[in-house]
Amino acid sequence: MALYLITGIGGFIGSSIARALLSRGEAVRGLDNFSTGNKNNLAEIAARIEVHEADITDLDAMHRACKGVDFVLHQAAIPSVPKSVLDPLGSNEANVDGTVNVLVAARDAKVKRVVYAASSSAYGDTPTLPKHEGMKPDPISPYAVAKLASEHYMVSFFRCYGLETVCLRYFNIFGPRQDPSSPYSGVLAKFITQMLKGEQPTIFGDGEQSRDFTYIDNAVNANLLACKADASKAAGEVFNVATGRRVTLNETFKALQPLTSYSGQLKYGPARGGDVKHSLADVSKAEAGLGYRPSIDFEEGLRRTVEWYRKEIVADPVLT
Ligand code: UD2
Repeated sequence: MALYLITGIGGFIGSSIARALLSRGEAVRGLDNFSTGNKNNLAEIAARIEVHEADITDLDAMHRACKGVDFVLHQAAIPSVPKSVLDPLGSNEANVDGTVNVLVAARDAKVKRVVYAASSSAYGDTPTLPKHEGMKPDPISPYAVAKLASEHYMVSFFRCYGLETVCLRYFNIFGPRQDPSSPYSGVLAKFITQMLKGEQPTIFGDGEQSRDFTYIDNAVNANLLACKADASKAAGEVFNVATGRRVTLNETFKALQPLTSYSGQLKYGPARGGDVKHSLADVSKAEAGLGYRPSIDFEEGLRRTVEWYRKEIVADPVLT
């Protein structure tokens, strides 16, 4: 049994990784300041995990959290393009300073490996599709810059201190427990809950922007693989985590109509600053280096996610 520290354990990705690790008999410690994470996401596993309520920018707290840890899965972040456009300092503090603290504490505690939740936003609007890891990054938003800076810190800690790091560039992860309630929430969490409640969703722009929407189980699996992958293939490396297929927002809305029984229309609003137009991944490097293969496709992921939110809304109609 190994001890895993998950930063951002209260988030939908962090809590999903925690459940997967527990089901494999591993020990889990989590750290979260619960600013965007939610204790409800941990309700059914609370008795089986140790949670440190602290901020990743608190180095002493990070040192305490890393004590005796084998693997760190660094998921904590302020994960929003528009929020970073409004507050670049806040984004930088959480998404860059926080990461450096995690790395320093992991290095000092002689952690075996740190796996990092990087972002597809690093690629920016470069016209070549699909995006592969050999391409020169071209981040647009402060969020994308911060996530890319943290990737560089990960690689630097491998090169300078020999701390094994693996960066997973997540492509628009979605699934159960993703918070739909903030204006900065991921588009699928918002659209699904809005449409289930008969509310009109808004597309920012013409809806022809596309994303490689990736179901949560694929991201969880990538994290588990990244911990165990051969260091010669994975340490100090960056990998796309996606499905290798893109859908537009207009197509996504159409796919959600029958699943949510929504018969209304959608609205179009102004395009969002800092937005990328098209995003699609080449996942061959993750396949070769980690043994990663997306197991749940977009349609199946949508079905599972809609069913989860449907039950939540029945149980708690004020969920927004
Ligand atoms: C970026 C990253 C993603 C992850 C995420 C964290 C890209 C391509 N992806 O996601 O990997 O790091 O940041 O937050 O950079 N939209 C609407 N209506 C809404 C909400 C959103 O039309 O009510 C649009 C939005 O303008 C964008 C698309 O939906 O074109 C996806 O937005 P998002 O916030 O779900 O994710 P995105 O692509 O910024």
